[in-house]
Amino acid sequence: MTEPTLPRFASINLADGAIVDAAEVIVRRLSDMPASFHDQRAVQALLVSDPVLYRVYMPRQPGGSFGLYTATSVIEPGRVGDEYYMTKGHFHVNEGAPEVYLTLSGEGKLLMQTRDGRFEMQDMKPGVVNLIPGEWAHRTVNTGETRLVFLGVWPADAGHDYDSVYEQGFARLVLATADGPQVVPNPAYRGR
Ligand code: PAN
Ligand code: ZN
Repeated sequence: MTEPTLPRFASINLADGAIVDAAEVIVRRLSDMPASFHDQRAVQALLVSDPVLYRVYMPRQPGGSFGLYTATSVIEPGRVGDEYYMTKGHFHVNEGAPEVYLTLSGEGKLLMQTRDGRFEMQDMKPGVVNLIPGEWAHRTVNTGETRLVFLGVWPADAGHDYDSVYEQGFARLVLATADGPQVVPNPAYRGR
């Protein structure tokens, strides 16, 4: 008989979304995703300071042997020109691998799109659970004045395809206007 995988737990610092004693922290700066934003003059101007856009905190866990990964994502408030800070976005390589997000603080939008050109958007705010089916690329946008913090849970065999999203872009942009966040078609979208 093989040894059973041991139960684990993780603690989230609810003040800032960081996982206490994280095993890994992924830090994404503007220079990691300059082409994701539509205003390239704003990108060039901001690259001088190269701000941190978001961090992903991975707890200590047995990884693949457990079957699920968990992480908190913490997106800073801010904008590149009129476009809010957001994640790079990805498809799961394994289209059978869905994901659950639970927002802990802040407010934002979850953008989702399929390879055949469907688009969906959901609000993110504390207490909201977003259910992302396996075929949908997902990107989160911080439309608030504070950090957007959410917990994600996904199958360990999901895999991440960033290239498709980075090359095609997302079908919609979320822009800051005097009337609040506006969702508009992305003229540079190269998907279907
Ligand atoms: C999340 C994301 C996280 C960062 O944990 O990985 O929010 O976004 P990017 O991975 O697009 O940079 C998730 O969806 N995991 O599958
Ligand atoms: Zn994902």
